[in-house]
Amino acid sequence: MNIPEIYDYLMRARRDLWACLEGVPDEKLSEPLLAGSTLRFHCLKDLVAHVPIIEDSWVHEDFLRDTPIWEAFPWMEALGGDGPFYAGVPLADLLEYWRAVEESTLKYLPTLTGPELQRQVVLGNGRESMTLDGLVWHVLVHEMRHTAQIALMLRMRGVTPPQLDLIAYLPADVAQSTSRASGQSGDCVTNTLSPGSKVHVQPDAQDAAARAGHTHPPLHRPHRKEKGRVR
Ligand code: NI
Repeated sequence: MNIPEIYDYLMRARRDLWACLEGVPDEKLSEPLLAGSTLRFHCLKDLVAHVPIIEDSWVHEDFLRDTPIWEAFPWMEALGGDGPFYAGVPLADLLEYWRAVEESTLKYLPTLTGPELQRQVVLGNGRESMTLDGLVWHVLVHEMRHTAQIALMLRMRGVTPPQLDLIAYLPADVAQSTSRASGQSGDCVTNTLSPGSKVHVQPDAQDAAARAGHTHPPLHRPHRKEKGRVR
């Protein structure tokens, strides 16, 4: 898979996550589950804001060096950017910003040609640089990490999140899956591909997803946007 294909997966997973969030009472999205800690985020809405803020920041402040999308959203500027500021913001406003960031990124991705991806991007500290390719992958994986946190926080409040693993969005071979699934009673997991289109993950795929869900990398390195570079 490549960057546009993974971004397409993220967009489809976002829509399933957004649909789930839109069905959650506002007080659960604003509840300070993490308050009292030293963490930067206190509620689900803080994380819902954080994911597109980071994508916006990297793409516009670091890669393109132009104007971030958030500057078109005065309420974001007023709140102070990335952090525990979003409990009182309607979910619809946060998703409107996220959709605007997504629309911008979709226009940007076709510019990521081979030579461009090898360009060195100077980081905010001015002392280091990394290849654009690696940093774009950081942005993609960053969303996966945080949406997993959002899913966990939803479960902590009694809400069943959608299955967001990549395998739930891969095209399934219906003929092979049907033969494998015969005699089994597992439920299908349904994820939205696009409006009006569905893919069903058969029991064997669910088994693979379950196995994948228990495979974690041995190391967790802090990502650079948590070092206070976002405004
Ligand atoms: Ni983060």
